[in-house]
Amino acid sequence: MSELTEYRFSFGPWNISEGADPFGPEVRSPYSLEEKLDWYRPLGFEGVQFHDDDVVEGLNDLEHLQIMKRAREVGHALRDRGLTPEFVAPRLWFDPRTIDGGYTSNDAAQRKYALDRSIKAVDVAREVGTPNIVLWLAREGSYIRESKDAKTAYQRILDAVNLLLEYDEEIQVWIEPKPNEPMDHAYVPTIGHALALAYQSVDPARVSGLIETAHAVLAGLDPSDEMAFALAHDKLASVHLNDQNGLKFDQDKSFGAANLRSAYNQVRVLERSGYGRRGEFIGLDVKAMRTQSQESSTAHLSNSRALFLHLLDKVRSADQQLEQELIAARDYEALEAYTLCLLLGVPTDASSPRVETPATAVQHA
Ligand code: 3MF
Ligand code: MG
Repeated sequence: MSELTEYRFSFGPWNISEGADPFGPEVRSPYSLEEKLDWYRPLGFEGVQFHDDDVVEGLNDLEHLQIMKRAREVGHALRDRGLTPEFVAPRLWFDPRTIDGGYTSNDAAQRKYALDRSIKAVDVAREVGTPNIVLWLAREGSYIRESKDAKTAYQRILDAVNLLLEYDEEIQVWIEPKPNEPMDHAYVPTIGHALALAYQSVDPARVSGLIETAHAVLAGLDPSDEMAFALAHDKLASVHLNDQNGLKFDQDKSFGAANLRSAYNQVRVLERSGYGRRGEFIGLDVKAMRTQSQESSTAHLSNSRALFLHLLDKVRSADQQLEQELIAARDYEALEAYTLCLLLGVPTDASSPRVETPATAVQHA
């Protein structure tokens, strides 16, 4: 085995938030972008993920030169702090013109707005210093099935991806699938859908995927298997590690907070596939609980990163030969017991792994 991967971590400035939810307003005061950038290195992060308007606030109301000037300033602010821009994503879901979708709106003028705004995001990305464009297709879906022609919608999403690829031959497009929220159903719900679009595009080599844990769980799928699918196609460009407690609103919980074993398996598939060796980031998309004070509103970031590294230790210390022997013997109970003991940090008999009763257990008569 060659040298161990040194993982690099990233998150987006929206991950340091003020605690608003659909039922209540902000409970913490905002930090400026520059103040947030100051947090990155001390928290152990090197990569910065952006929406286009995280870089240039209010860009819809600015002229091209003003947009470029601000993007250049942010590029300098990154370099001054030793930070790398990982990607820029057009925020297509906020403007009144995208109420019923961006690329898939039924209104031609509104589709044009979405395409123009996406082109602006490419310009911002290039100026801030990254060729990577993320498409989270938030409102490309329907509230009711009859409201849009789904087949036409798929073609429109493909046309939009192609337009971006043709606008700038250097950019990479990373599609971040999500099955629902804000829409009832989204048109690109899984990585399989995203990669089908990639292969159909005018330049498949430049289209890949970004997988978010919570989005895979919301689709009823196993996040590590979703990652494995993309890795098998060499199309896992980035990840949004977080966690999700069942089928409800997108929670963006700290990594590992709802399902430690699933988190272990995500780290395991990334590590064993050599993810990160070409500089891919371990990206987070995590939300501070609304109950957090101002002072502790970045703890979810350092906790998630640290948890990844703890699980990485587990993955690296796992006895792969034993795992192979148990698989060959088809003793999956033993393999499961071995995995659980590894996660708990309790010893188990390597010749026949099982979960031992703890010595401290109260013995009932
Ligand atoms: C929504 C998301 C988004 C994307 C972001 C970058 C607000 O569920 O996950 O975060 O990650 O827009 O693509
Ligand atoms: Mg995300």
